[in-house]
Amino acid sequence: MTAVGDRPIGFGPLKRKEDARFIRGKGNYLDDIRLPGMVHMAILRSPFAHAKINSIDTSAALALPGVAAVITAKDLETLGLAWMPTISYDTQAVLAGDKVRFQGQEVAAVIAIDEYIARDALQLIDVDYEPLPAVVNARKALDEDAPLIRDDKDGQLDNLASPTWEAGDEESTDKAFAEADTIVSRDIIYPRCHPAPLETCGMIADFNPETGQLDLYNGNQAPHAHRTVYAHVAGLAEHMIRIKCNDIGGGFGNKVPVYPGYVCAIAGSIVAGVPVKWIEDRSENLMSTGFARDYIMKSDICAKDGKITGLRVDVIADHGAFDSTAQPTKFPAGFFHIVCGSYDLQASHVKVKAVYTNKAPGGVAYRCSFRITEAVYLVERMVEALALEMHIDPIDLRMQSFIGTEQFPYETTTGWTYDSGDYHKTMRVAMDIAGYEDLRQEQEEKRARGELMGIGISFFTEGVGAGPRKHMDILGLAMNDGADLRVHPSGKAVVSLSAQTQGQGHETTFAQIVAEELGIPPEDVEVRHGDTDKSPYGLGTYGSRSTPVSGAAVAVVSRKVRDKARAIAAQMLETRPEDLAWEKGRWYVKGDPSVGATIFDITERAYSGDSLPEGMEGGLDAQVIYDPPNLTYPYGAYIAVVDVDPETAHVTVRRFIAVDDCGVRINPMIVDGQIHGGLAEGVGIALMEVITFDEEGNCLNGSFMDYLIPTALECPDFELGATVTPCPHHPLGAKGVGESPNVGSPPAIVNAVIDALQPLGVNHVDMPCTPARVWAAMQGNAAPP
Ligand code: MCN
Ligand code: CUM
Repeated sequence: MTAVGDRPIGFGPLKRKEDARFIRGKGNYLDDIRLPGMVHMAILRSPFAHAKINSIDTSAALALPGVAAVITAKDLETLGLAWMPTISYDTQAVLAGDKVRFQGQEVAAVIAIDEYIARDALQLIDVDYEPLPAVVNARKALDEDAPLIRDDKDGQLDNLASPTWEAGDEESTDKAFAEADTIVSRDIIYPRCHPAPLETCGMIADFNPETGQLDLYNGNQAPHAHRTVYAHVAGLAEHMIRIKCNDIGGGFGNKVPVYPGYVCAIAGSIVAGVPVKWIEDRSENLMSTGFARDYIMKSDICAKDGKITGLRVDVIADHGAFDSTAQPTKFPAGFFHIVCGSYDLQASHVKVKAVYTNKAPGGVAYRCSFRITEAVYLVERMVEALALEMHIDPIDLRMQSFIGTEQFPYETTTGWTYDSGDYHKTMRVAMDIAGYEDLRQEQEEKRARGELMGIGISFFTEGVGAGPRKHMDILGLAMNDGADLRVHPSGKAVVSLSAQTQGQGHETTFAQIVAEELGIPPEDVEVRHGDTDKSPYGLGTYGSRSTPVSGAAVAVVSRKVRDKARAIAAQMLETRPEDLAWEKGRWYVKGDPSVGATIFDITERAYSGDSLPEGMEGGLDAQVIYDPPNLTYPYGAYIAVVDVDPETAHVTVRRFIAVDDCGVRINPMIVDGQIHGGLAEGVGIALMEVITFDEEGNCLNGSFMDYLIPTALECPDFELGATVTPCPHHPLGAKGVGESPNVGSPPAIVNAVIDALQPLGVNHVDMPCTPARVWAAMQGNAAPP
């Protein structure tokens, strides 16, 4: 095992255990599973964004040979399943009954002996739609004469999805602005984009009518929470439901929500008594599952004496037709109010209101840390705009405004308590890697030649690891996670977790935590997750919470085992536990290090017929539920260098420097991999990814022909650096990192584009910075959609 500093075992760039299986094509994804007697389901979706349903005639579809059943809202009503709760305490139609509210909404489900017949039968369902005016622009949805979308909700008279939510303090913010010497205002949109995992969403539901047991195969980021939802919805006891995830081909937040297709597959299997498989295609995934962002933001930022002092933000959040955003209950705009960023502000004030539109529901996905992506984008664009207005270097403005190292723990003006950081140092490391002074010099020379080169900065702070039970829950469930560790007589161990990997390498890193804490080699530690029957309860993987919460749980459970091992070792060595000291894998006598017992000797003893300390049970196991005392606050300094072609307005990201501080790194290679992936996503979001709609609500990006995702060709060789500021409250000193690169990179790239366009006087371009939009901005025109 590679040594890292003074760490001979455990942490370090260990190659991923799971990759042996993946690179041999031996992964076990949802579509690889074929159960005996399994039938297939396909979903009929609405062609209209808003329409009344007068009637649905399923007779021709039912008559097609091979079709077993056609399910509509009427059938679900008899089961009490026509509507389902969302994770944001809204309700969502499982199948549309009275009317459709977005293009792609689920209208009927066909169950047939194979997927081809199921799909063919969809064409035979005759739905009589009466089109209604649609509204896809969130601002227009608030107009008095806007069509009412949620007429199903008692007392709902407008398209507001929730009352205005506020954070910070309005009065002191007004004061900061009154005292400021520079003020800048901007309207900034973070457009709708999509996580688009390689493997789309789907489920196999297998209900056994004899035993009443419901087995669900479903790649899912929060299997335990989903099981609780299904137990409520279906009226089954939780122990009669088992969710198995197997391998997951990417989640990126897309596999957090409960989708209507899942409920239909479950209903289908309960009614048919055979396993029902449903897997959506690419268009269905892009058009109907959890999107990301769609925040329309208005902001003012101010400075006094060269330092940022205040921030004012007013947001319209577009939720689509149903609010099924995933975020802790008490935070209707997620953690967006971390928008005060990495700066020691005098005051800030944030307002968010949410609206319904005739667009697909969902939201908060795509490596977002519960809206921190939007927050970081906004504040980092605003800081850049302020620096331009003040004619000072954007790094200088940041350096003068950062929260100082000595100020941690630091309470922000919107109520977060940042745990630790040295922002100045991390910024300087990024400047060194970039050769910042030289880059500015190069830019000056190029400008003189009429070339458009831009340098963009972003410095982000995230809050990840939701979260402390005193502060947050989802659907009333505390955001805690369990870990169960069993060391077997052979000295090999199994650690079971409530978090679930979708590609982040948990089978490796969680084994490394046990290795680090107990001294059992990581290859001897089996990580078990994604099966609700074989893992402790917990809320799963999203919001980069696995390391902060489950990682801590695994560290604590390992230490519990270590404590038990100490008592056994004391008996074996005929001394007292307090006279023993630990070195990796071994308890030894403090005064005589040559006398000790390894974890293997101790395990053998724990299971042997020999005596154990008075009152101690045999074996070497422990269980914990971890309640994090605070979020962890990773941060980073990113610098993007772009070239804009003056003839075609094409943007090339020539260099990208990313210095992340996620505290102690368990596996630096996996962390770098996470950062590479997230930066590639940032390039995509900044330059090409967007889900748009025409006036009638037709989705214009329902395939990879129209929804462009980045490839290696659009990405530079990412230049990474690291600083390590341990998290003071995490048992390993670690902070989450999975979402950081996606959160931090779009503003760096857009800031670089704006910087490149300075000679043309362009001060704003909304994402994605496609050639058409950048060209329009270069001509001084409004951007095309
Ligand atoms: N890690 C580490 N040291 C740290 C922090 C993290 O070694 N200080 C390692 C972890 O052990 C883990 C990985 O890095 O193997 C990511 O850890 P963490 O930051 O805790 O994030 P999660 O495991 O909770 O992953 C969730 C995060 C989110 S929310 C999205 S969205 C996302 C992402 O991770 N989806 C992904 N990265 C993804 N990567 C892949 N391949 N596929 C996805 O679907
Ligand atoms: Cu916000 S996407 Mo991730 O939290 O699964």
